Amino acid sequence: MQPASEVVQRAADLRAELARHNHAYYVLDAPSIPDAEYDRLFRELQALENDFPCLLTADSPTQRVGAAPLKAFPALSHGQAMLSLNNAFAASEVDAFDQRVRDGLDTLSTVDYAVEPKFDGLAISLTYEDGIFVRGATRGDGATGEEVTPNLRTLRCLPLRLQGSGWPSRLEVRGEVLMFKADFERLNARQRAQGDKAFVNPRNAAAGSLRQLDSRITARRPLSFFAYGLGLGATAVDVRTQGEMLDRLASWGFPVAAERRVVTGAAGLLDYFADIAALRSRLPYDIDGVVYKVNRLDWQETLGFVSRAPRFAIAHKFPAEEALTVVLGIDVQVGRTGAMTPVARLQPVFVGGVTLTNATLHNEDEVRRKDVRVGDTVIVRRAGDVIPEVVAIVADKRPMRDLLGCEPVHDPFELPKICPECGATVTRGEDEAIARCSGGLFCPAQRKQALLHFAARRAMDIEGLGDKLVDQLVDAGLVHTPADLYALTVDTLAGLERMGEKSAQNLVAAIEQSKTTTLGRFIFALGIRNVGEATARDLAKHFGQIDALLAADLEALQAVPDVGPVVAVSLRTFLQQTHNRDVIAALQQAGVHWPAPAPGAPLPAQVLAGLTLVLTGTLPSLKRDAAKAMIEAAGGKVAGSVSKKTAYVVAGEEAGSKLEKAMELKVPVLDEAGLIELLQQGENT
Ligand code: 5U1
Repeated sequence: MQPASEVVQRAADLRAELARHNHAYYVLDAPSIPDAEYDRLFRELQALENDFPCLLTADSPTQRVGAAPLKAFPALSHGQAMLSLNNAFAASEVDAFDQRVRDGLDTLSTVDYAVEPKFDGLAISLTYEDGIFVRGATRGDGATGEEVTPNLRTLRCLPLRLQGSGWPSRLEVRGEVLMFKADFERLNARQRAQGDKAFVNPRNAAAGSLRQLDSRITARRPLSFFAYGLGLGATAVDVRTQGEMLDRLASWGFPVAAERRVVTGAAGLLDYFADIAALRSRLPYDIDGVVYKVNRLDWQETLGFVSRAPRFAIAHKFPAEEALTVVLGIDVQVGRTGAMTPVARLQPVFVGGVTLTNATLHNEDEVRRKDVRVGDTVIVRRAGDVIPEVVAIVADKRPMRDLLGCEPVHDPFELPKICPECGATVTRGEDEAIARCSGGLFCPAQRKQALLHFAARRAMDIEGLGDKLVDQLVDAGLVHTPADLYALTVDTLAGLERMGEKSAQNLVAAIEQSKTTTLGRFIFALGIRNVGEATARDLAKHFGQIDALLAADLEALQAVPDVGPVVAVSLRTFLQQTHNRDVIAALQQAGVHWPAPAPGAPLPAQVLAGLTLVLTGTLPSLKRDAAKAMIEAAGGKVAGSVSKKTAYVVAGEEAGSKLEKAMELKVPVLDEAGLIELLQQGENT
């Protein structure tokens, strides 16, 4: 039964009224009606939506309660990359930043900066289409994040429909999800009362709450959000400065920092830093510094970016937090590239919101310089996400054999001459600070780290292949190289400790699924020294196929943006070694593949040029970002919602409303095989 027009109107009025009260309560901190009255209006809207499901809209306040659990978070590509910020710790670094900005702008006059606190939360991108919140994702690697739309929808302070006007039809809003200190305390009290584990700090609580597959759990967690910028669509917003942009975001209904200001020159930046440092403990949320951005947007554009960070902005971080504790032992960890890192095992100590039990000692020169020994009392430091480190020892607390204090109980630390994991000799290049195990992939520690890196989410993304399992696979001699993973069977795996039949089946399925990947992920997964995710992507884009990369000499490698002599030598050294080339060949032999132009083809076939496709549900073998990469390589675009302009909807298992919408609009629907067939038409042309 269709609702009468008055009912449709009443539902719309209720939605608007509830959204207004929500904004007043959660964003402006100025409640506009009593709770009981809010509840009454809410229930009235719920009742109307129950009676007439067609009245239910994506921006309805009733949709903030969470939805059915997901199996996994789909990958979502950001319309515009999410950048990271370079850091400054000292005043001199802030002066240098201001100088670089003025040099870049070729100006002698002082520059205005928009400044605000640096929220200690999780960066998020929110997409609005025609003013309605349609999806949101975590930062991920900056290019692709995890889609957490149902979870974000539960945040009461986040507008589901933009207020006011002046937004482009598609807009990405960037900001940070966090938990207020008071909310964190209340949540932890509740967790303890229920016998659940308490969270370590507000940041962890926010991250854990947002990354729930069951958004009904997120809905019960008191998450907040602050907007600080725009992604896609930014240029279509009629504002000239960062300050105006923040005001505009506030006018659309977003919470923005009340402590934001516009200041002039380096002196203004440092004054602001001092003001916020003094205010820090009284702020209702955790911050780890302040952010400075050139205020004029046209100047931001002139300054541009270097690598993945803007030249027009910098984070000025508060000094790291420090504490005293005792060194119980010094272990040596062998990393993926054989690097031997001395690590201090500590008496547990709470610092910067977490309990530390280990801290890095970086390398043998550093241990010697600081003369850290077992039994020493040391200052440990933790700064944000940086690995905690031992800063210095407290010399007069060193345990001594004699009362005169001449003979320490423990000897100076010596890095072992042979690898404790494989017995190979430890070598150290003349100009190198790092000593390395020379065992290569024969060293089980390196092999384990290499396998973990290969399987990591941002590499081949093999879910379920964690460190305990890798330990077992390597120790039992079942896996020597990443290629051996593809020969594992359910029977072999099911025989391992803590591995049931079902987990073994899931792992084999995850390994199978990882066979379809992108060239960038594959290159990154190889774990070549100095080749991070961004460089791997650049290499993939530049060379297009693995054979071209394998054949590239140093000069050809350095033609890739951001590849300098050090990275080029790392690549060449790795790719020339026969055993590495054998592993690459064996992986391809095992079925690992990625969308690539046919050998000799000058360009990828543009069979989908100008077409927009929508992906929905879980495809049998292709991961969402692999499917997206294939579509984009063929010239197509992937959109998040279905409209009359959608050329095809590619639907997998558990496809939902997008599939229904495709049927309604008579948009052709393909399954995975159909998509591949379509792409192959291009390859044949
Ligand atoms: N407050 C604030 N945090 N934050 C983080 N602003 C801000 N801006 C950022 C980031 C990564 O990036 C823009 C400069 C793009």
